[in-house]
Amino acid sequence: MKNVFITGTGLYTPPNKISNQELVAAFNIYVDNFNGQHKSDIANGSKQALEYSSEAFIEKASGILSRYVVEKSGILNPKIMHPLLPERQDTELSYQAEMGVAAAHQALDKAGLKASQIDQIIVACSNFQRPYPAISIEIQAALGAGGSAYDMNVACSSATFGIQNALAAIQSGIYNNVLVINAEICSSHLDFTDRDCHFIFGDACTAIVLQADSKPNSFKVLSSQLQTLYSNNIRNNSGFLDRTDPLSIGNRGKLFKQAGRKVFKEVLPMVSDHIAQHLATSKINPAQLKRLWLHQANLSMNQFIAKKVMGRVVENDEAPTILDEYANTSSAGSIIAFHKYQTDLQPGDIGLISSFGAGYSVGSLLIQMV
Ligand code: CO8
Repeated sequence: MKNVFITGTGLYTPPNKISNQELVAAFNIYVDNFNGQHKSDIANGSKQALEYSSEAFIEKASGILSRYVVEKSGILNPKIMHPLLPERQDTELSYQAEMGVAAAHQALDKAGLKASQIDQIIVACSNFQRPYPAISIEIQAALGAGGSAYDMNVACSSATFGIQNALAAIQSGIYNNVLVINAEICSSHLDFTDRDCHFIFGDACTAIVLQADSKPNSFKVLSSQLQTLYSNNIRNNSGFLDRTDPLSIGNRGKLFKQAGRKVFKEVLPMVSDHIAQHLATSKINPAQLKRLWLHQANLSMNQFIAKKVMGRVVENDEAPTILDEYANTSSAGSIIAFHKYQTDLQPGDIGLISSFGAGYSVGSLLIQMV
């Protein structure tokens, strides 16, 4: 079986940043407008008054301070409360392909590869702006890459599951160079009028090059493990059947929803056990881990998992946080952490990338700097 190395990473950060302060201000005006418009219904009990959101709650409950989004004017307009992304012509590059191409160029530059040397592109993320033609094939054409391309979705775990597919293709000798892209426009699937979740997500795109050949300061993939367990606690019901539902008109729509507390409680042991088992089967002692690049959904969740894995309190530089700035960027989160916090490691150092989320799904990769 061939060895596989991560030789380059790239990150596209959208140009628009929204602070908690801006987000909460727009939300609270929306609440005032809603409560004013429905005053009599609220008074007679046929409608419930909405409550204000709060910066202090968001920071304390999640650790999130800001997020980047592809479009912000619609999100911050209390009369709109969603991004405004005009439909592009079929002849123009789609939004997700545009993000993917930008991240891919960075990753290819780092790997010292030309796009024409890429054998396969996998776009793995939580939401695709269309079912077909595949976003990955559009990116393949825009980059001038060879081989084949396909899209796949395992929600927040899409990055590690995509990397696992790339590993298999390289290990088996089918391909030498595979590009995995996580193009997340979470803001388009978030209900910005729901105070329970309006602060959770942001947009970003990451890219990773995996190769059969190593480069100085690249990372050898030592092993990978994936796990899934069916749960209804995080759902996105939108899809091609949307317009066929007679009851869908006038309700909240099929936007992201979750039972956050349950997710928190159920996913923590699942992820901690998954990582412990992965380390045990790979005969790696937690003390050997120099870095944990964890999925970025919630700060306390990550601190808990890091402590459970290492058996001690873990400093931020050992398990870096990016969700304070980026919020939850779904599949891109752990890869953003990896992209930003790897250059200080030394050859021989071992680290772990782990994703977890809807499905439930958990993925982990043990990697070693060469
Ligand atoms: N401002 C003020 N108060 C609030 C707010 C707010 N914005 N929101 C809720 N509250 C109130 C609640 O009403 C509640 O009040 P009360 O006690 O009176 O009932 C109180 O605050 C506490 O609420 P919660 O119990 O909900 O608060 P938590 O401490 O549990 O924090 C979190 C909420 C942050 C959501 C937390 O539960 C969490 O992070 N859970 C884990 C979530 C997670 O990891 N999810 C994974 C999702 S990612 C994924 O895999 C799906 C991919 C999706 C792709 C992208 C699509 C957009």
